[in-house]
Amino acid sequence: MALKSILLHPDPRLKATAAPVTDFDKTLARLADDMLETMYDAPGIGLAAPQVGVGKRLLVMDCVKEENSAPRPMVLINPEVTWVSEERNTYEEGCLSIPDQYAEVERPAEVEVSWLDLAGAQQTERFGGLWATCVQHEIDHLNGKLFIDYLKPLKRQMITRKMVKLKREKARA
Ligand code: K1U
Ligand code: ZN
Repeated sequence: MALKSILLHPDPRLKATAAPVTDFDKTLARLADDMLETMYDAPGIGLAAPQVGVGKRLLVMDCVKEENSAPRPMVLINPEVTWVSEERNTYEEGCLSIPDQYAEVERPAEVEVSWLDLAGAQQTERFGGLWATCVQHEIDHLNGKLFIDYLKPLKRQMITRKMVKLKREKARA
């Protein structure tokens, strides 16, 4: 397994729509393993393939919070939201591609998602709580959308300016 570099906003690869996965091979399984390792190392609770520069519809997540509970690493390929609740939930979101910036985002409180697993078998599950927030945040990444796209333009511009500065400083270091 290997750690992948996480792209930082602004980057055109984070604004592109990812392509469906067609090949369920060893390369895909290796990418999923690397993404899980990268997510746990960050640390984060989710990661989408475009964030590591791969324009494919693949995401990983593990929102188990309790220290004594077993981890639940999930790999979702070509995920589709098939149902959303009327009830909505607000969560202060962060993003590994926009480090140290957080903002409240309102989304459906529960969602049903269908996806393919690494063997190409269809799976369906209803998610609530942090899992629902996270899976929607990650599917947005597959559609070139970031959590800051839900914010008012001024706040979004402020965060983007901070990120441009951070990237310039990182490039100089
Ligand atoms: O997609 C990403 O950039 C990962 C992101 C997922 C996410 C966070 C919050 C709400 C929705 C989606 C993160 O994992 S940011 C880091 C984070 O939230 C976290 C890190 C350590 C422990 C717990 C949470
Ligand atoms: Zn993110």
